[in-house]
Amino acid sequence: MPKLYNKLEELVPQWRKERANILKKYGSAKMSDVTVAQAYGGMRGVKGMICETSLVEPNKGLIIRGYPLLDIKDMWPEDTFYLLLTGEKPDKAVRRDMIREINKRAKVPGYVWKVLEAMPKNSHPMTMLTTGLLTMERESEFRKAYSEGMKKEEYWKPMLEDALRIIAVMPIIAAGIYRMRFNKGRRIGWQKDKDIGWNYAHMLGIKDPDGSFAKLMRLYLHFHSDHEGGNVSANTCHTVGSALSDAYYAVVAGLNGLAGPLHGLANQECLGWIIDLNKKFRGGPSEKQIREYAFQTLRGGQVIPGYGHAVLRVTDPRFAGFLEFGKKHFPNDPVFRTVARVFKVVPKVLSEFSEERVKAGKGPIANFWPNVDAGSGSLLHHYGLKEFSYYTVLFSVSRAMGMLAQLIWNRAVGTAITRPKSVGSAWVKKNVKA
Ligand code: NMX
Ligand code: MLT
Repeated sequence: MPKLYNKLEELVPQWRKERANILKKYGSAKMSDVTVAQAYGGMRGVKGMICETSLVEPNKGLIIRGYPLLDIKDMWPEDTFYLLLTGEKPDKAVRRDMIREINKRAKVPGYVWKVLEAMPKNSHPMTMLTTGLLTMERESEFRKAYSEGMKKEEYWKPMLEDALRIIAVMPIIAAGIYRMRFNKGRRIGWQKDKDIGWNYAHMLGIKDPDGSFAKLMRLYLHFHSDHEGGNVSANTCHTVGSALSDAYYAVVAGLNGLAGPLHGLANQECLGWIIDLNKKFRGGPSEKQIREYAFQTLRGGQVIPGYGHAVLRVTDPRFAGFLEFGKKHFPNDPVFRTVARVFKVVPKVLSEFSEERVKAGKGPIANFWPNVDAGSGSLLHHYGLKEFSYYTVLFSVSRAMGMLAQLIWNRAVGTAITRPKSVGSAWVKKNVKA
């Protein structure tokens, strides 16, 4: 049994007790109001769900179980998952145990590769990833146990087993897709007893003489793992999981949301924007040229990918952490340099454009600062991972951890099936006071 399992056996009764106490004490108290604008506007700011794994503070960014992200930036993905789920920072023995448990499950059935090989050659890597993972749904321990009559109190146990399996197979499927989709040659196998970050770097087949690409993979998988419960991928996974669909169904549903350009696909879009900028202005654009190019994008009715956020109102600490990595390892890389220069220019452009919008009768842009997607691609590009359409797959391998930790917690405490009430416009006009 993984140490994580033993820890959860100890924690789950406490979580249940706490939930019961909170409901008893605060159950009928109000925690949020909803305006008509919020109902039409993606429920922004409406507090309507519970998520314990992490919190996004508008002026601080991601806080995992009380730890601001940049204070724990040296964690490995194995540590991250343990922390997300238990709220405790793992020691070295726990890390070793997590690595051992992941290694035991790091096997992808042959039929997954056959399905992927049968897909059209120009399929998007995200479509391949979700197809590959969904193909494995037949392996779900949760679904098996449910159909055999498992009691509600036991739900979290096969959910944990499915989670560990998914965490172990995702980098293998993801790296296999990279090699297959971009003609990189044969698949490279998982190396026994190594950690997830190292193995993912190794299986992608990227040259890494000084080991810094493996370091980047650990950082990348840690940084993208979770962003509280309301973002599109986590929220979708939560909803699908609430119907007691197993983790394969629920995570794949969440990843389909991550594949949208306003969410995880922004990293692909963003690097494309930076590369176009570099192509247009040979030798790298000046600040003035970036400013003009940014206005051109905005006035063309498009968003500047990698900037803005639904919750954050400051520079995303994940962007800041990636910027620090780039400055340390390759400050003179031309693509990275443009990313750093864009950061100096675009917030002001967005602020000016926001004023223009307001004058034209539109709403303001709420946040002018870079999010996680503004910088991550330039780091991958530096190491030769230049196929932008692959970038959201890397995000997915990481985000699965947060979604899975949330699923386990929800099944452990018995979160109800999601079912908010919707109303039509006629109802609003009739029942809401102007
Ligand atoms: N460039 C241009 N316009 C923007 C931007 C931007 N970067 N950010 C917000 N706006 C616009 C937005 O499109 C909206 O316009 P309209 O009313 O005409 O539809 C208006 O400003 C108000 O939006 P906000 O309230 O500021 O932002 P919202 O919470 O609705 O959306 C994002 C948040 C992240 C979807 C939005 O900022 C955006 O589209 N950013 C660019 C795409 C991006 O980087 N997405 C990645 C987010 C992080 N992730 O990994 O998921
Ligand atoms: C995320 O990491 O999920 C994004 O920053 C989007 C969000 O939090 O809404």
